[in-house]
Order: sequence, then C-alpha cells, then structure tokens
Amino acid sequence: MKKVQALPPLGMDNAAIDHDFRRHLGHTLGSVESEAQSREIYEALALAVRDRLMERWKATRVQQETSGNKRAYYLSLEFLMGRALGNAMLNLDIEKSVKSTLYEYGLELEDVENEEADAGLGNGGLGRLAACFLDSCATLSLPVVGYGIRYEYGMFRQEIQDGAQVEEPDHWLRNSYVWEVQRPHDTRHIKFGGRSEFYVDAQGASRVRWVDTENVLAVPHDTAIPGYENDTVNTLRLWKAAASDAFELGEFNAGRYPESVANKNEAEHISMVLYPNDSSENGKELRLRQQYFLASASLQDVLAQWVKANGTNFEKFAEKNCFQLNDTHPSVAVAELMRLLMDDYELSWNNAWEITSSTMAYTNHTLLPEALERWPVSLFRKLLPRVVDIIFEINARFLQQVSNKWPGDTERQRRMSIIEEGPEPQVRMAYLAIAGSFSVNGVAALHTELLIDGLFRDFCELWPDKFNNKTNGVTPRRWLAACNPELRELLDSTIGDQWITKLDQLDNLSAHVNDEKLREDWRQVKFSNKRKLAQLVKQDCGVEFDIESMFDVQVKRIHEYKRQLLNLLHVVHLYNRIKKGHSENWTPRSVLIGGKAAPGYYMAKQIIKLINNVASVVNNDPEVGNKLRLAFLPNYRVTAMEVICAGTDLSEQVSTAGKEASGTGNMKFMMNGAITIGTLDGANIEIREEVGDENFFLFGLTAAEVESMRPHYDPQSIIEADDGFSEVMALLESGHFNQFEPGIFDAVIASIRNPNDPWMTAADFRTYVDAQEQAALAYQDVERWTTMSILNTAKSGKFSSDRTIAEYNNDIWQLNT
Ligand code: 26W
Repeated sequence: MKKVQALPPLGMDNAAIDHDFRRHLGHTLGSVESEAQSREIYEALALAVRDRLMERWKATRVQQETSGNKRAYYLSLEFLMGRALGNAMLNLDIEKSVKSTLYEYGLELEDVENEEADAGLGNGGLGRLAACFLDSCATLSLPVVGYGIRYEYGMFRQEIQDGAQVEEPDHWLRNSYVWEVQRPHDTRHIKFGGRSEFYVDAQGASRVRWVDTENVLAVPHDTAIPGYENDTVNTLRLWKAAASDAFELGEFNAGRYPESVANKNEAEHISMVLYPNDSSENGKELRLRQQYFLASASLQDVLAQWVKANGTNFEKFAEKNCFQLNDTHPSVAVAELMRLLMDDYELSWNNAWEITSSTMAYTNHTLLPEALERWPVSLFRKLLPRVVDIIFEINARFLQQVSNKWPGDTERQRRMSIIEEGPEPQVRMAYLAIAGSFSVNGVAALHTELLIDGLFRDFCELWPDKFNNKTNGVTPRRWLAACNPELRELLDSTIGDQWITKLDQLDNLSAHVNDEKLREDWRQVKFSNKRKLAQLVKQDCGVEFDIESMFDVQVKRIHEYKRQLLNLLHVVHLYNRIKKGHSENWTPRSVLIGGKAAPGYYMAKQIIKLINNVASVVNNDPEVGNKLRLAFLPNYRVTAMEVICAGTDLSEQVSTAGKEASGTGNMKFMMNGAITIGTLDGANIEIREEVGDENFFLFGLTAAEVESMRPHYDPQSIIEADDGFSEVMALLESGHFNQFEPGIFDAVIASIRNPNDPWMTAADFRTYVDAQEQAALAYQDVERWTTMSILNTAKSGKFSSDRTIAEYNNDIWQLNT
C-alpha cells in the first residue's frame, strides 16, 4: 500500500474511550445500547482498549524489525495468561478513564471484567512463569517473542461433586477471543511421517530431504503483551493447527465427503487440548506431535524473518537470535533447527551445529525423575523419521566427546547417552536439551545446586560453564498493583509509585514499619482483602470464614510432594484438640486449600476427596464453631489467585525439602504481606534469607537430612512416639471422616505409615505442628503480626520477574533494549 500520513494517536481520556466503546458496541457488535448484554459491553470495552494497544504494538514491531538488534524467543508449551483486560488498562494507565466511562452507564468495572474467561493455557507454575516473563520482557522493552500453542481447550474446569474432582472441558474460545489477531500470511507447513531420502545436489554434496509426509498447517494467532507505561507492546504468537488440504480430493470425488472432512479433524487435533499433567509424562503420541508442531512452526517463523531481512547468509544468525526452552517440552527444537538449516538452507553439519548450540538455552523446572521426558525411539521414528536421524547423529558426536574426556568409561557413556538403551530404547529429551544448549539453568538456588550435584552431575563435569541459576520471580503488575489496589494506594502514598517497575524500592517501607498510621492502614487493607476472599469462599464453597480468624492458605497443583496431606494432618490435629477441650488460648483459623489434580493421578484425587470429607465434619460440628474452618476451593486458577493472595495471612509452602524446584505462589503471597510457613525448599530458602528468620515460620528436614534419613526412615516409630500424631492417625484410621464410605481413604492413610513414602510426611509432622503453634501465637499478637506482614512485603523486591528477566538478559540473551 502507498505510504500516507499516519493517523493521529487515539486519545486516552474518558471522552475518547467512551467514543470508541460506543462505536464498537454499535458498529462492531451491532448492539442496541439500551439492550446491550453484559458480554457485549465487555467486548466493546475490550476492543476500545485493544485499539490503544494496537498502535503501540505496530510501532514496537516496526522498531524491532528495523533495528536489526538481537532478539530472543521464549518457546513454551504453556502460557497461563489469565485475563487480559485489567492488565491492558493498568499498563496503558487508563483505569480511571474507563471506570468513569462505565460509571456514566451505571456499570461496575469489576462486573464487566468478570465476563472475560481466563486464558488458561497452562498447568501451573511453569505456565504462569512464562506469562510473568512476557510481562517483564515488555516492561523492560526487551525484544522477546513468546511462542506457544493456541489450545482450543485450556486447563480443565474443576468441579467438586460429593467431595471428588470432576473435570469439565474449558472451551475458553467459545465466545470469541477479542485479544487475538489471526495472521494467515505467516502460516507455516509442518511435516509428519514419511521417510528420509538421500540425494546429491547440483554442487555434488550429499543431502537429505524428508518426503512422503503428511503436512499440517500452523496458523499464527498473535496476542499483544503490553509493557508497563512504556509504549512497548511485544507479541505472544500461538499456533493453531489446520489441515493443509481442506478436502482430500480423492475421497471427495469418490463421494466420501465425511471421510475427507475427518482428515481435516485429525490435523486440527494437534492444537485441540492442553495436556493436564504437570509431573509425569505418559508418552502420548499427540503430545509429541504438539511439541514438534510448536518447535517447527516457531523456528520456521524465525528463519523466514531472517531470510527476509538478510537473505540466506546465516553467518550472523547466532549473534542476533536466542531461543529459551521452557523445560524439555520444546527441546526437539534442537534437532529441528539442525534439520531446517541443513535440509532447507543447505548448511553443513558443522555450521548448523555451531548455530544451534550457540542459540539454544534450556531451563529445567523439576527435580522429579518421573517428570523428565523420554520418548520411545520407535514412536519418534514413526512420526519424525528425519528428526530422529539427526538426534542419533547428535548423540554419536556427543558420545565421542564424552569418550575423549573419559576414555574407556563406557558406564559413563551409557549413563549420558541421549538414547537410553533397553528393550524399548528412549530419547532422553533433557539430555538432548543440555547437549544442544549453551546455557542450562535451574529456577532457584537450591534447585540449581541439586541439578549440578545430582540429576545433571555428569553433564556439569563435562561442561561446568553451561550451568547457572535464575531464581524465579513474578510480575508485580498483576501480583501486586492489579490484584491489590488498596495496598497499591497505601504503598504509593508511603513510598511513592516507583516500586511498580523497581520492586527493590519496597524496602523503603522498612523505615516506616513503626509508623502507627501506616500500621493501622495496613491492617485495614488486609481486612478489606480478607472480606473479598471470604466472599469468594462463601460463594464457591458455601463455607463462612470469619475475617478475624487467621486465613491459612495452600493453593497449587495437588501433588504428593507438595504435601497437602501434611496440611490436612495439622487440621485434623487442631480438630482433635478442640474435641478434647485442649483449646485454651486458641487462635481461630480458616484453612483454605485449592488446586487441580491430574485426571489420571489417583492419589491426588484421593487427597482432594479427603480434604472435602474432613471439611464437612469440621464445618458442621457446633463444638468447633469459629475456632476452625476448612474449605476446598474448586477450580483454582489465575483469576482466583488474584483474590486469594491479597487476602491471605499465612502462606503454606510445605513440600518435602529438595522436591519443589522453586515455587512462585510463595512469592505472590509474600508480596501481599502474607507470612510463610515453610520448609527449606526451592525459593522458600531465598524468601527466608530476604525477610529474616524471625519473619518466617520454618520447620522440617533439610534436603540433605531427607536424603540421609531415607534409608532408615521409620514412620511407625515416629507416630508411636508422638501422642498427638498417634491420635490424628487413629481418628483417620477409625473412618471418622468417611463413615458412609468405608475404606475409601485406606491407600492415602497407609502412605503416611509406609517406610518407603518418598515424601516422608511423618518425618516433618511434629516440627510442622510446632511451627503452626508459633504462627498462631504470633497472629494473636497483632503488633507483632503487623510488623511481620509489612516486612514481608518490604523484603519481597528480589522476587520481581523484572529482576529474573534482567538476569536472563545479562547472562544468557544479551539483548539491547
Ligand atoms: C508431563 C510433563 C510435565 C513435566 C513437568 C509437564 C509439566 C512439568 C512442569 C515442570 C511442572 C511445573 O510447573 N514445574 C514448576 O515450575 C515452576 C516454575 O519454574 C516452579 O516454581 C515449580 O517449583 C515447579 O514445580
């Protein structure tokens, strides 16, 4: 199109927004104002806000494309974005204008916002981390693109029926998603199946092409990622799978119309659903298809942009591009980049490897061996024959390096091989990622140490310089400014508003910790947030929380290593004390637990059911009254956490030491003034370092103690030697919480007595109960608690994802802003 004068920028004031809101309502949606439905109001407002992102988005794209600066790409199978409207308004600084616009129509912003579904394209920590990282990249004006899959169905919606989890599909796109823009001209072709064909090219070089494939289209859908008040708008590009030929002509002509359309469905399955597992891989073919689909589409996208700007000279490619792999899930990218460079752009192996191994960086997010992905070679070969050839070649050259360093150490070669030998040989994706990356990082100091001396020890001996730590963080925009507007205002009036992008400034609060006015306001803000949380609990669980009671909260995926069961043992212990009349000097407590279980994870589902059964006994016992309440919050998700973290007093971070890579919920709670009760695990250690021992309730074995106790772990004697513990076990084993469902909890309860319990729950029971007692006493001392709460917020600056991303950039990406 011919270049013409640019449009004037859109106004950010009340009148300008009102104008666009009405235009979209009337002209985009064809709605009659007096009859507008809530959904239409939301869409019209979202579009008016989106218009304001759009012009900044274009400008950012043009600037990034023309600057020739280095760029990074965050490859992730998960992005747990949550809602976009509030976030966009905050970043554009138009909340006030929007509120007053709506006010004129008698509308509440909160009601309008509730029309938006969460973009729940992730399981938990890893997916939400990706979302926080994009926010920080945009806020730091770093040229980073997120690449992921546009799942038609996100994380399932959890319902609780008779105390048990029931999964319902999350068709989040049903009502059209206003934040995405489809970009069909950037569609990529993805190959599956077929075979490798060897040939000699015109220059006489031997080459390979991948033929007889079934092709699937990857159609990009872009979402704007606004930075905070800086006019930067980055991109999250999500791929949707589509059939390459809408109709299989042969089938169609033969009158087999349904069969031809069925083919289309099969291709589209690839982006149909997010796998709801967050720890154990179950080797499903579709999952490998998803991983390859993401890797291939994203790499082709980056290469196509490179060629457009630079032609097929790749000499400077590695200087200008960097791929960050979010866990092993997208790590097939290592082999795929090799394939594209060699087969499509005719680079030699050595040149292609030089580029690949200096552009890939891998982040590990878990220490659980069952979460390390492995794929059967046979499956790989069937789906991706050309890619598997390349993986074998990478492995052969890699093992040569191993044997050069440790001649004759065949045991080590066997251990380190990317291909695990056995009756069903497997591709070890983590090893492929390490071999192909110039950087490998863990997500908290302890986690990285444990990777170095444990899981990846051999690799660290080979390449010590690759390994580094990047302690996780969360975005203070969503997790403080947006979710806790009252605290935001109090902070602004006490220390100014620079903390939103320089979170270390929260430490300036420390100087005001004894200011009576601040302390009183601080408590009022917490009460107000507790009232909102209590409303949510009432509405979703039917349980009344007294806002004077201590709000004791554990929300995260349900997993044995996270030990929701330990939390529950404590609740039963408190219940038992009340029943026995041992409730002198009592601190009333409201315990909230929430989280999803992987649909195939039997134990996790049993734990949910047990929590609900205990809750119904506790909450219906008049003798217990307000002293103790227990609620299980159904369908825990990003939007629920926004209410929960602001209204929490006590944050439960009780995993078996050495098992939680980092945790990020712990950081959201801390920022909002909750105090942690936790083990020395993941980022808890760093949280405690920042806030000081006296402002953290510590208990439990250390990671080293866990491992040294393991061989002679004897839960039976631990229980026997502890009267309180014995009584708790006796209550559970008597069937008190499952009177009409005999035996249903046998497996869960038995796990506590099992000497092979990997999570060693019994070992930490007594120190946990003692730490809980300390927390209860501290809560009674309002002045002490207020100090602890203020200091937790004040010392949370380190846990901004802005700090984390600045470190990724300094140590790994090295982008200019
Ligand atoms: C089924 C394959 C699979 C395996 C592992 C899917 C997802 C995973 C993830 C590693 C699970 C996850 O979310 N890990 C969490 O990552 C967070 C961000 O780094 C950490 O804070 C958590 O400690 C870690 O459990």
